[in-house]
Amino acid sequence: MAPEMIDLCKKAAVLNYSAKYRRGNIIHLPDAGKLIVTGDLHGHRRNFEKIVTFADLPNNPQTHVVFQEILHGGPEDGSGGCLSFKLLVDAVRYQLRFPSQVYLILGNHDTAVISDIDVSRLGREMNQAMKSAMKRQFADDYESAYLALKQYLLSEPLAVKCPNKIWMSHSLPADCHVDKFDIGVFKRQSRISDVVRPNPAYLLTWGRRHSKEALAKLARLLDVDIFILGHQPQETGWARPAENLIILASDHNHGCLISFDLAQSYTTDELTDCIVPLASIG
Ligand SMILES: [Mn+2]
Repeated sequence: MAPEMIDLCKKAAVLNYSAKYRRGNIIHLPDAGKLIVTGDLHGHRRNFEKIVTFADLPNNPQTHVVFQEILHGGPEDGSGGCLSFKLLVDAVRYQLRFPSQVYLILGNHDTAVISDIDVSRLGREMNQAMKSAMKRQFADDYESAYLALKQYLLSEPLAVKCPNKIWMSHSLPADCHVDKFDIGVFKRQSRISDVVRPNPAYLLTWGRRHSKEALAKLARLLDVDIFILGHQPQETGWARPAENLIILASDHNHGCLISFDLAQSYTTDELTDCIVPLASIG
């Protein structure tokens, strides 16, 4: 499996940097078709499959799908190692099959893999758990598989922006970092230093609990009306903690997605009407 994972990650990293709608670190979608936004997956294969079924990309060439935070969670090997890298490989395969319709954006767990730092989820350290599973799985090919994975994750765009001023990213910088946040990171590709604290891709993906004031400031700065984020766990699958913010989660039985028309304008109320529970998908 290792040579296949290496090959897929390398091809998809090249694709990420040359993606049709990518400018700098942002995917700028066209004003036609549909966008399906999903929340954190954390190894949840059944929900990934439901999203793929719902999107039906072979029959919908103008539909785009955004994924985030696929790693860390879900099935384990016999020694408690985290097997979520297998779901990431399947998502990368899906991306390569639909190169201008599928996007995986950078999440904070991805930054933890790239810079090899510990990151916990549900009280458990996940990065070592995934590395140990990859070592058992790949043996002598482990180093090159992990390197290919890191290079792929670094190539992920940071955000998706729609012509109707809806924005999605894994998170946004926390209040205390908003004033000094360097939006220059959106105009270029990420460097390894960007994903390390306290640099911009790190701050973007790790921030939580944004105030109304911070969201208003970021909305002006980025020319955005509504933010759709993941990162902050949502037991009911989604929340609307501020006028211009919807948070999604797709990593459990109450997970959701949002599906909306790129040619149409939305209020946040109208956008919450576009939320689809994954449990409703066959
Ligand atoms: Mn996260």
